[in-house]
Amino acid sequence: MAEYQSLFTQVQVRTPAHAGVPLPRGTWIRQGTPRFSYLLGKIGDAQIGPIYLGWLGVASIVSGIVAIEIIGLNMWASVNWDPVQFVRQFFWLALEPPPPKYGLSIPPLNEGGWWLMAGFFLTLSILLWWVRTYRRARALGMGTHVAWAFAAAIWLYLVLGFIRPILMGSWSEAVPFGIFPHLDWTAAFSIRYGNLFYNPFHCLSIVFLYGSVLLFAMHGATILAVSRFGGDREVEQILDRGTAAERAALFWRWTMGFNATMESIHRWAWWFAVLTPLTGGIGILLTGTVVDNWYLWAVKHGVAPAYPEVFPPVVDPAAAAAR
Ligand code: 07D
Ligand code: 07D
Repeated sequence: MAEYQSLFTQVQVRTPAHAGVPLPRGTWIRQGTPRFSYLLGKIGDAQIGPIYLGWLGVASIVSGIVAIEIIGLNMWASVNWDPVQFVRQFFWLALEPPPPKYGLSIPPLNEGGWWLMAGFFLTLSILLWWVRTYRRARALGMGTHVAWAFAAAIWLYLVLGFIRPILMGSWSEAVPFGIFPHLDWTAAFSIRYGNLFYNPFHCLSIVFLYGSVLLFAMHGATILAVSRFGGDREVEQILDRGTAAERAALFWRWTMGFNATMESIHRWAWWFAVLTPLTGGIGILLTGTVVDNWYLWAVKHGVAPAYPEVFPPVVDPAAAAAR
């Protein structure tokens, strides 16, 4: 059977529905009768449910819905409540943060007040979901690695929309809600602060992002390649190295002289993924607070060449506008 496996076929393992380990008293019960889906079985486990909702889960979902509701209704209002235009223009619609004149004060609702409220509920929702991942892991006697990886992403999110705007003294520094508008913000941010490519923490973040992709490809490929020898039973192979783990290790030692282990490869993956938003958040935090213009910073530190004398001297456009 295993010989028929390709990149696109998956062996669907079906067992009787499993409700999970017993829960201690005092917690919620798991909801829903387990069902099976052939299609989901193609990409993962065929069993759906039961799900553990809990009050943190419910509170998180409710706050998330409130945030999406505020964002969606504001976007809809911006096209005069026209449902057709709402759908047509959805990717371009935005709920913008307050203009600079309001600083960190509470602005009128239609001048960023709704943005502030949506941000509050989205952040509440994300933080409650974080506690949920932490508590569910603990309830299962697991480590809290998933929660801490999620925390790294939340760090970048909080820097972008909360910590840095506070340090800059203005909510107007934060990211708007909207599909393309948040890309416009990203591009404008880079230009406003002298090209993010010269921010070494942006470089580091890219290193870890690309590194994560490379590691994921190498690891996924390696395990698929030895799954015919039972390599997909990774946990057993950490303790009891069978022919799969040996071959996988040997392949990399032969091709590049060094190999990770069944356990260490997951540490590599965790650190690369976590360091992407962690270094990124440091880079964003420094921008505008410590460094005003990354190009001029790079020239000063000998990273980038200055423009030749034939051109007028480079002035930070932001500083020029202030004059
Ligand atoms: C595949 C897991 C599933 C998640 C998905 C995203 C929403 C938004 C919209 C209410 C990998 C769900 C989307 C909940 C709903 C409204 C209006 C994760 C997977 C499918 N971005 N960004 C996207 C967010 C920032 C940037 C896509 C969020 C920074 C660039 C999606 C945040 C900067 C590009 C999206 C956030 C930035 C995108 C696909 C928060 C710098 C793209 C995301 C909370 C980091 C890409 C049109 C994806 C795109 C894209 C969501 C922050 C840059 C809409 C929730 C401010 C350059 N971003 N982003 O697959 O196609 O992630 O945009 O911080 O090219 Mg973004
Ligand atoms: C956004 C973490 C928050 C997300 C959370 C998830 C929900 C929804 C959904 C259930 C992604 C919440 C989830 C609410 C749940 C469902 C369905 C992580 C997020 C908590 N850049 N750039 C990065 C590259 C340029 C710019 C990082 C490349 C230009 C800005 C990354 C290039 C300009 C920022 C990166 C490039 C520019 C970044 C993001 C190339 C634009 C950031 C890492 C090849 C013209 C961010 C330090 C990440 C950062 C960032 C890559 C170019 C601007 C490595 C490859 C020069 C403003 N860029 N970039 O993990 O950290 O994001 O910078 O050109 O803020 Mg960049």
